[in-house]
Amino acid sequence: MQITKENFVKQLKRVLSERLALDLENATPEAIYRALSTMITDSYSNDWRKTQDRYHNGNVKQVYYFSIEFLPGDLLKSNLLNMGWLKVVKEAFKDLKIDFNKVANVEPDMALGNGGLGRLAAAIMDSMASLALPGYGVGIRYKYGMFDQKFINGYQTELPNEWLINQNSWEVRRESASVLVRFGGSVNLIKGSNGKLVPKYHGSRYVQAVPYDTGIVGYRNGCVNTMRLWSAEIPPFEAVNYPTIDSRRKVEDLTSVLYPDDSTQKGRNLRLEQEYFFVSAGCQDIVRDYCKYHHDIYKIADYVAIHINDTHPSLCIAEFMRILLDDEGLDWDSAWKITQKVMSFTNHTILQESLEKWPVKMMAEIEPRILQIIEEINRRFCSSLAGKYNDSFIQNVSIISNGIIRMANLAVVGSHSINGVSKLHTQLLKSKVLHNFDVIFPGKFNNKTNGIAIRRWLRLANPRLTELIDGKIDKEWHEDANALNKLLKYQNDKKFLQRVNEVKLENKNQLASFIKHQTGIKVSPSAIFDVQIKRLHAYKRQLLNLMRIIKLYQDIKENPKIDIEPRVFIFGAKAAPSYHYAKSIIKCINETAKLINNDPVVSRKIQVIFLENYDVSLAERIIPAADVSEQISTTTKEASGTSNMKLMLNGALTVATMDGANIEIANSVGKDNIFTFGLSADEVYKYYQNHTYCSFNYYRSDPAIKRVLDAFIDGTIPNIVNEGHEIFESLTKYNDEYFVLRDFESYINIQGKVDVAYRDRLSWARKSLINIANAGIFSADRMVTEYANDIWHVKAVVNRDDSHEYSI
Ligand code: 26Q
Repeated sequence: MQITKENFVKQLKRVLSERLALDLENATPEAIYRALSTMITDSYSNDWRKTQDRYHNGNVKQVYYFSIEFLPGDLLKSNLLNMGWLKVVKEAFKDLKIDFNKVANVEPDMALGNGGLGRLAAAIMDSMASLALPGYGVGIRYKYGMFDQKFINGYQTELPNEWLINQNSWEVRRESASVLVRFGGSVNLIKGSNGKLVPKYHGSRYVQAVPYDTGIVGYRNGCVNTMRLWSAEIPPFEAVNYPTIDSRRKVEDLTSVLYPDDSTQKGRNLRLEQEYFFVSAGCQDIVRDYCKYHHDIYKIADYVAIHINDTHPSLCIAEFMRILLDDEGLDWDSAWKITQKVMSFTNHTILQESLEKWPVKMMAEIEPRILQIIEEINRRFCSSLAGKYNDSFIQNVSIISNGIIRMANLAVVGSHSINGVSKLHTQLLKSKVLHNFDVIFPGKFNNKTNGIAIRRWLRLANPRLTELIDGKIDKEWHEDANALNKLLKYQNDKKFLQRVNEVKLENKNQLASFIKHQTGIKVSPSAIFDVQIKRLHAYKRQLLNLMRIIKLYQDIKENPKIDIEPRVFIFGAKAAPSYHYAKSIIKCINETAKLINNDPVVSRKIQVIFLENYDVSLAERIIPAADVSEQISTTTKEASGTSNMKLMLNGALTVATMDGANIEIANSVGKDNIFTFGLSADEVYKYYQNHTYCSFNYYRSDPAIKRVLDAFIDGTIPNIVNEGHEIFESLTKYNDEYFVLRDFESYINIQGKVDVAYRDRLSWARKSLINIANAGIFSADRMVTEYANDIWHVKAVVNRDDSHEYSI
């Protein structure tokens, strides 16, 4: 039956009564959430099965997106939107006097990711389904997701994220599809009866990988894809091998927690075990499924594409080889050709310290056969280069060097496509970080600029702006975000621009009441809302922002009548628990905030709000209310960035270094509609080459800088004795690795221009509109279409029944 308000309410009452033994009057938001999610899964289950049947029976190529992180946020709202139910449900709730947001907020974010990379994987899932591409997500079902952040005394503390405690409505446990993953022991190769070498294992142990499937509903197309997350359990028949509580706990630990990205990858056994665990389970599952429907293993590359999201799943290359060689009996050359054809790889970082490296010894302990295969891949690769290149060139590209496995090198050698995530990033991969590989494999490198889930970040997060847009242009942009550029026609329509400003103000009012509720602080909605939301990392330079705030504080103290636009600085950021420096910056921001917010004079001009526990849900609250988007990483360090895209889509103007995707944003909106500043990529590399940067000179010769830095150590900001010194020294004694002092002046200058621009509110609204209208190219649908056409070579499998409705 097609959904209507009436039959929805009837059904809701029925589910509440029959499944939860409640009537509507007594139902809490929790119960209503539970009933609603049941109605949703009941409705799409049939389409889920049919979609999977279509893929199998259609004899089509399928893509498996391996990612150690998926960060979808909440699924209730996006499922309702994609099924076409959202409007009816919202209206029905209104009639019933149920607060829809209260019900939606019952759902804990599914936060199985740190930040950009995990969120990108989730956006790719949504777009694959919305484009009806046969796509699967493969990952880990962490019992605890990204930690919950609390500030105590201005310090970050981490609490376990118990997202599964009230059970997860969206997942289906499929125990019968479990596979076994082998760990440890030793291996010998023995000549088998047919003359082939077969591995003989001694002392290995097995872990059972149990899949949990989540349906990924496409946007109004009847397509429901699968995200399959693996959980580690003790295999029933192996119980005797796990006699102690300790040994049993070790198995459970395997998929217990998500590792936080602290960018200094000290050897951590468990992390590498996690990587091999989900890679092995996923690859075995793929080959098993392929063999169920096809006979010729030599043709698997025509039907299977595996995508490696950063190096974390790069063991896919060795594991796929192992399966083809040992389980399927292929010879090395055939197996290698197939593997390379199947695999493709995305790199997300050029920070040296973030490139994954694992000791050979650790790999030997985790899975000795996998190490053997990596060694053989490397031996053949290096010998293919001998004679063509000199020794140091070969050393540079070797997968193993000095007892260390370089995962990026493995991923590059084993894949047919390597892509960066913005134009600049790809260019730097080719010219610097992985340059020798570009020489060896010309044409393997390509760019796929990141995109975002436009429907989530505009239609779900910003209903007011959506309504305004839908009142002006047709709804084509709901499916093709490029159609947002139809808004450009109205850039001189004064009335419309005023409406743009009004919508922003309403959103700011809403955020202001949330801030009041969370922090007790009343912020002024007429001030500029200046937003920096992203992981806390030195290269992202929250510190540069903080230094500007301190300068403003000092300027206002000196001259309380100073003529500046009032601003509310809003931060959201988690630091990795072991990232000491990042945590010190959090403490300093919090103490500066306290100082400023409690100063009756200064707080009339500026306020500082650091919201706790930044996650997808909080992002959905902040972004629609932002006037200014801070994208101020040290040029060359941010591979792409994606909050920059979300903020522009919601009409914030960007203050940016020419880094990552900021460059492409600048190109799309034009230089009058963005505020760029700071070192260029060439200038940064020149400093590296010539070693001519001396941060202390800036401290010594620029009085404004001196005054700001001294505030960290002279008691101006209270309660930061240790943290203040740590930061002071990093910028002076340790030569300011991220050029904060070098870019300070130009940052201050550009912020002055922001102030001036904001005074002309109509012109500001025009710039804002131009940003919204040009955000379409940053859609994940565009990005995924490029991956599908250029890398995976997969095609849409369309549902014949075009006007698909999810019945109730
Ligand atoms: C690795 C080993 C051990 C423990 C943790 C990790 C680890 C975990 C997460 C390493 C890196 C990450 C996450 C990286 C990330 O989010 N990168 C961002 O990816 C975005 C999507 O492409 C880009 O927009 C950002 O520029 C990039 O920083």
